[in-house]
Amino acid sequence: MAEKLNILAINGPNLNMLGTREPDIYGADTLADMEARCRAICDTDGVVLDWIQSNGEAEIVTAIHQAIGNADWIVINAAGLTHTSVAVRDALALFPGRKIEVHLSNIHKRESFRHHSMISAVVDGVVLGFGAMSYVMAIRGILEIAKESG
Ligand code: CA2
Repeated sequence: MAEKLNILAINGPNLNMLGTREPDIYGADTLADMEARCRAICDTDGVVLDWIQSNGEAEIVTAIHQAIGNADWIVINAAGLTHTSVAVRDALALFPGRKIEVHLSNIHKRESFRHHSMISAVVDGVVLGFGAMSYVMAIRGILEIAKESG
């Protein structure tokens, strides 16, 4: 593993459209805004942040496979795949590092089909309902843990 802490942030289907519709649910920030906020925090702490977005399940599964041995942590907003994808869940279970599930909205306050996450049972932590701040909280939490463990 590289000497610097390495975080892979994975963003699932339709998150590339953030900031264009439904600001009442997801806020006005674009995904690029969220990346910039997280990158600023990581840069200050000398942490490597890889940030990807894909609308394809297979691409996300492959990104998780490629993170094995290359990333210390995965932060994932699997978007709609959260509720449906056994493949993303299985890939996350294969990743030996730590994983945090992130959602902009509080999925438990929304339609019942969003209440169940396929991936919550294979991640170490979940941050949801804080809008763009969910990502920031996940990243800050990881950095705090990394500082504590030296
Ligand atoms: O709250 C979240 O972060 C979600 O993961 C977002 C997903 C949704 O399917 C999950 O249930 C919760 C949806 C992402 C779609 O993003 C949009 C972007 C622009 C306009 C509308 C939706």
